[in-house]
Amino acid sequence: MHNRFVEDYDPTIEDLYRKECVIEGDDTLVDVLDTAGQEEFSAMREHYMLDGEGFLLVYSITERDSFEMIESYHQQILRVKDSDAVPIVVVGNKSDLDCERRVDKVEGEFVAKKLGCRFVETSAKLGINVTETFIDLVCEIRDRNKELLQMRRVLRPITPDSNIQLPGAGCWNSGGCILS
Ligand SMILES: Nc1nc2c(ncn2[C@@H]2O[C@H](COP(=O)(O)OP(=O)(O)OP(=O)(O)O)[C@@H](O)[C@H]2O)c(=O)[nH]1
Ligand SMILES: [Mg+2]
Repeated sequence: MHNRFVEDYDPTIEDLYRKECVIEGDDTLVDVLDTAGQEEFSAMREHYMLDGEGFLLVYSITERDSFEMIESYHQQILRVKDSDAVPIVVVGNKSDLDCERRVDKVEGEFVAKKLGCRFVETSAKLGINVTETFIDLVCEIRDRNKELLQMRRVLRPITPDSNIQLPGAGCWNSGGCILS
């Protein structure tokens, strides 16, 4: 968010960031909720899953335990949102620590493919693939919202009183959420 890397570990409880940027030529306001990875803060999880329009599921390539949480987070998101088409990217972070790697890239790719998500390895430390990953997620959210809007247009003549609420409909501002 601030294009700077912090070496010290400070467990997140919940941090909200807002950034204005131009994505594919459109002014875009991106809200990013950085959530707690630690289990003791998990009570809020379903609330932010419900609110978020797209998700980065981040694990560390140096910690198998974090990788093994990805599928259950994914399942929980689909259940909470009651949808199987939520924009989600699986992210293997700390690619700069290849010497301490405990999760092969192919394993990450395999799980992401199985879940129907895109996959990327990043290094927050070296700034590798970080901005690109956020932009890709925002584009995916936009595409999904356009699809939903299109579906609503098609449905409208059949159900004139329908009151379908679309996330971000009418404006393409995008909310995001990171689970790490
Ligand atoms: N080498 C390296 N270290 C990283 C990278 N990203 C984060 N770290 C370090 O790993 C530690 C944990 O990073 P955090 O970003 O706090 O991890 P987190 O998953 O948000 O942790 P919680 O807030 O407890 O969920 C910190 O010491 C960071 O400096 C990276 O890409 N490479
Ligand atoms: Mg954190």
